[in-house]
Amino acid sequence: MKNIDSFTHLRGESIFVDDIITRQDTLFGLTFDSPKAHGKIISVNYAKAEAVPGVIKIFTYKDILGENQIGGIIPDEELWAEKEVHFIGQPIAFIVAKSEKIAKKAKQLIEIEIEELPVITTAKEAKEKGSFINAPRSFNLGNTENAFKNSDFIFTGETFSNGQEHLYLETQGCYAIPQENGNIKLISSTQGPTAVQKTTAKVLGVPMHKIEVDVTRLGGGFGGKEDQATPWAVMTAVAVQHLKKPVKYILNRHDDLRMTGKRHPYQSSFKIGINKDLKITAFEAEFLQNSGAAADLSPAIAERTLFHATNSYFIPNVQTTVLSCKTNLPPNTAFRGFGGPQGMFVIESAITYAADKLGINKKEIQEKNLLKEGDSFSYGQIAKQVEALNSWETATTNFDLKTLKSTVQKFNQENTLYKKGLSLMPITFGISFTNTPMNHARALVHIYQDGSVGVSTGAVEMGQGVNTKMLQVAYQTLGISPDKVKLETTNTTRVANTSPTAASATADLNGKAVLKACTLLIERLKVVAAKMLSVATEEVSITENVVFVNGKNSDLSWEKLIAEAMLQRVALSENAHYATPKIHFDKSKEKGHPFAYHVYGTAITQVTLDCIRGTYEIDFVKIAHDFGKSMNFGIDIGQVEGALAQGIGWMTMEEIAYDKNGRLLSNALSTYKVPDVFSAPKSVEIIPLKTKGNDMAILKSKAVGEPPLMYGIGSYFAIQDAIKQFNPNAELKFHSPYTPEKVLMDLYAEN
Ligand code: MTE
Ligand code: LUZ
Ligand code: MOS
Repeated sequence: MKNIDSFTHLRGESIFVDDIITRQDTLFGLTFDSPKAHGKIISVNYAKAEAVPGVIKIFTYKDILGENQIGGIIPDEELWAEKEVHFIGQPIAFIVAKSEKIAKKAKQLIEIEIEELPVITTAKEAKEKGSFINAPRSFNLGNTENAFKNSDFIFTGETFSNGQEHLYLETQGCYAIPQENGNIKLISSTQGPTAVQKTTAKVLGVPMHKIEVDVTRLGGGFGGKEDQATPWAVMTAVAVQHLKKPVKYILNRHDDLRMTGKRHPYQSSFKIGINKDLKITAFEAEFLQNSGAAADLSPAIAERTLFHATNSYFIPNVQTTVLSCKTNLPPNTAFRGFGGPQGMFVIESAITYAADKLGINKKEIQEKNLLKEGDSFSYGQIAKQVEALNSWETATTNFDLKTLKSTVQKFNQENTLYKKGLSLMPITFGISFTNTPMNHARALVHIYQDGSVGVSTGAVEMGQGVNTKMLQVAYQTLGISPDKVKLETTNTTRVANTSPTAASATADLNGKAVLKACTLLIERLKVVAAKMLSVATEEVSITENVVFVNGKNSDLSWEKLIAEAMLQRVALSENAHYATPKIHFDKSKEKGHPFAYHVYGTAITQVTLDCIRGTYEIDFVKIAHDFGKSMNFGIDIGQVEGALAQGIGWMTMEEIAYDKNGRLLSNALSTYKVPDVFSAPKSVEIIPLKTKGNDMAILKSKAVGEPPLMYGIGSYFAIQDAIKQFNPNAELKFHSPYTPEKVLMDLYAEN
């Protein structure tokens, strides 16, 4: 089934926040943000700005009737700064004017005096100065100290992976509309409608039922709108509360780049023990997460780094620690993979480094240590239905790694200025919010009296195709044709208390709720049909809008059945709740069974390196991926390709740069490059693994949103492999992104 959005997307008819037709009396908002990364606010003079004709009001913390607090996990973030500022781009005030142009003019006239304080921009500095968000977390398995004593080889090293800009096509924004009796409707570009509702209610000092959040779809989120869509929505809501007029605020790209957080940069160190038989005996790592100036989702992201620190490998002795380091950057936030990619980069670096020092092929170490059925992860979950080896063997056999290798070898013998490199990248990613209480969802299904159906869930469509999947679950379960089903907007008055659309688990959680609601409806309707046809309920089934008896079609249509059910006063609406069974986690022991299941896969990446220029092309990426039993292969392939490109971008060319004063240098698309059609792999081949599928996944179709991003890590190591072919003595460096500048330095580095 095609993505149900493809038709309107292609014609430019899909609706995003900025496409909504505004009320005539709509006002426009703009943030006045901190020009300094750290300091005390001595004074702010709004007089000149307020005097601009068309400026209605400039809001500050003084106008907040509830709490000036938007922190989710830790209450450490003000909506508008009161006494101090902690990063460039931190909101201080909100100008509301008759037009965006007027607001912009007024912004330039605000005068601020800040007494500057020392600025920290790196995690390392933060650690040295003891600047942390919260207490460190550690996962332990076995005993690394003893294991290292008995290891044949021990290697230590350091790695750095940089941040990443989400660059959703639709920037952050919200349109807030006053309703009667002080109620407010927010049309927000958010992955977390309930988060927006809850925080707005808190800041405004009103009950949650006064705030309705509605989301049609997002022009991309990628994690950047899990938490960070909230402040802009709250600001417009505060303005509506005071002015009783609609207020719209869409961030321009520059403001969005400057004021919002990104993927967390990580500075990490590792220690790996290996025996002569190439078994990894022990692994220790310390992850310094550059969290930015407030917690945001950093503690949860740090946690997922620990969950994925050993990637697809079984290591019997593990000791990993993560420190969320507080710096003067915008609070960093969720980004596809959620700390997992940062963890996996370190273990892959450690294995690469060890192989290099031992003078062997890294593949041998990877292969020897792949997870097997019944192995324990460091957090105590026992690996079940493991596809690590299956994906590895499928990739290496089906794509004929032997031939690929000999072709590369031949090329490298014949060429001196161009070198090819290869890498293998296995992935294992846990599905479920690591915070167990977040793993539940609801669905509301209405069958209208003409037989058409409306489905509401807590899922937010952001390009990943979740609405199409929900529609598939509904029509298949009801036994009707897809055109009879409509996916409604995501709205907090129809489906309440939702978890954000995140963790790749949206289709699983919401889909299981849709399945449950539709199953309840169909059971009820079968009773009606059986009566109408004078047969037993068990004999009845519904397929393609027709009632069947013992597998033979009757002349009772879906429409007639619904009309009769209506006459008989049978309830045609159902609301269902699904909570992932079996999962649990005990934070006091750092052990449990946090994931419903894992997603596996292996990617083979080949690059060609220009050894004079340091530039490279990705020849191909060949992937064996664990889809379970994909319910929509078109959408799922799109997710793998998109995530791969995003992962490659993070590892190779997307370079976030802040100066030492905390100013974003990569603040435009001229200085921040994302992969385009020329830097994407020349070919991407994806084969689905043959597996039994997993019952915890919706219709056995496994979550696919985030895991494939980590295939992109393979591009870093393929480039590094090519560098080694040119300069065998090069000391390996693990400092992503591998921009051509860094590649060139490493090509000619002397040991
Ligand atoms: N795909 C598109 N096109 N746009 C997005 O914003 N976000 C990704 C992924 N795929 C995203 C996307 C992220 S970060 C997540 S967590 C999942 O989609 C969320 O959706 P799911 O739970 O339905 O997979
Ligand atoms: N968000 C979250 C996530 O709150 N918890 C998670 O475990 C998670 N994982 C991936 C992406 N977003
Ligand atoms: Mo995705 S990082 O869970 O929004």
